[in-house]
Amino acid sequence: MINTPDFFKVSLLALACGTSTLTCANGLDLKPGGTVDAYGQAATGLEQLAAEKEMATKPLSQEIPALDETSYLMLDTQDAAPEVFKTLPRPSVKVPLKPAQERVSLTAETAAITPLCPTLNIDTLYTLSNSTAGSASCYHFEITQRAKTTVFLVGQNPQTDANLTLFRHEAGDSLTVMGSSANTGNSDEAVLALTEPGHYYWYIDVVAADGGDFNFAAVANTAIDSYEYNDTVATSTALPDKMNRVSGNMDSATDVDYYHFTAVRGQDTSFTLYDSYSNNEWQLELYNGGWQVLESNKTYSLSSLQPNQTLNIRVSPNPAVAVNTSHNYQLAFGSKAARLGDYSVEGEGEPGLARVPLNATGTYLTTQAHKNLRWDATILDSSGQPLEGIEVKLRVDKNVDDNPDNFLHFVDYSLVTGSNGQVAGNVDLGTCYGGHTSLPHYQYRNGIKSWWETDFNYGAWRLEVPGYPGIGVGGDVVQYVVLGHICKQNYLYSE
Ligand SMILES: [Ca+2]
Ligand SMILES: [Ca+2]
Ligand SMILES: [Ca+2]
Ligand SMILES: [Ca+2]
Repeated sequence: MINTPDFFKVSLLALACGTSTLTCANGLDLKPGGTVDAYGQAATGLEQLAAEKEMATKPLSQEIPALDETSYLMLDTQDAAPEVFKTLPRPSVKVPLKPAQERVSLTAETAAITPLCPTLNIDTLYTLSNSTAGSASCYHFEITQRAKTTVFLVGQNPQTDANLTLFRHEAGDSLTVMGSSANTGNSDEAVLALTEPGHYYWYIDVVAADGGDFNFAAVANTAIDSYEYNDTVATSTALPDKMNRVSGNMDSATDVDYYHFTAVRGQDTSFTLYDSYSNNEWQLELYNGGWQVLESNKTYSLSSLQPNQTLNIRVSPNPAVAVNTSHNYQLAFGSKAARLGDYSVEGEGEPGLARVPLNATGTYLTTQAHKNLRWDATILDSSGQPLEGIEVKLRVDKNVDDNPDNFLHFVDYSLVTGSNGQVAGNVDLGTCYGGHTSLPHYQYRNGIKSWWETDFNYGAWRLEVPGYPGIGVGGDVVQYVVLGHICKQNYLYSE
């Protein structure tokens, strides 16, 4: 953002000086710029127009570094140019033009500023008439909900040349230029901006005029996800050094969501676009010397990356499927889980519990727990660094004898690794009545050898990392670890 030119600040201050906002700016850059009316007939096409203007404001090309050729995924590319525009219900457009002083209500979300120019509505096409060369017009609008807003100026006669700047009125009464559009001749003008709740101005600068009407509007798209604005490579969302989980949507047919991830240590990286609707409504692409189209619901892995190599992907609407802004895709993108670090699954330290030894039960109770099973695990990336953002699942069947068939029936406990790469949880096993009783076993405590008998159930557990079948505890050969759910220990005698 750049600072407001002083002339505009002076102009706006001058605007606030009297009861008639359009006549108190004499002698300054902002002069009466004609009369404005809501323009109802074109209202149905307003969103199409905004979409076209948004398309027109997109940078045509961006420079990004090519990826290392050794990391290429061998996939076909295809062109993705969204063509479908959603229609907008006809807005009601009978809005009287109010001087700034009459404006009284502000929502709680926006700062209590006094608009410096007459207030108009968003999502309404206005007509500006009788403007003259060298004049400028300023109108205020309010955004009450975070939006991607297209501000545009269209319909100039061949002899007319107006330019458009979008300003934001900051809380401290300063002004910020959000963008400007100054095409030559009567070409349309458009500015696309991410507009947080607040107060904004159209500033229309008339270079040449024949007095003919032209139109302007601000169309606010509030169906945006929290990662907007990221419609270009230059504004791509940077994802930090972990496995990232993103939930985003297509807010319009012109939306594109760019994301990039830097493999700081050259660690293996993966990404998956999860489409739970099966409408094939999104297109996933990787920048691979060109944009390559990939499939949803598949995990792509990249290895042999250079340290600090950046991977760029983008999600855009499938042009063949109508955009549904209420559908979110889920994107996983970042360091790939490489292996399990330290882990433990054990009974919580329960005083008085005597461990059942190897020969006291038919099958050794590798893990023994009375009421609580405490578990933790650390996931590492391929560089050995603890990895945040990976789901780890402990699966527990605390009693294999109550199963109606011969299969294990696990209850799953899922956690996602924190910034230390670790999950740590506790499973409440509850109390039980033992289906099995151990042989007598002893334990030394305070120099006294005491004999016990243990009632228990046979159970089992596995540790899995969803999406990574090779990582965890319990594989294809040894499928689980035996759990002894200790129900009761009977004291027999001491020696
Ligand atoms: Ca122009
Ligand atoms: Ca989006
Ligand atoms: Ca976007
Ligand atoms: Ca069971």
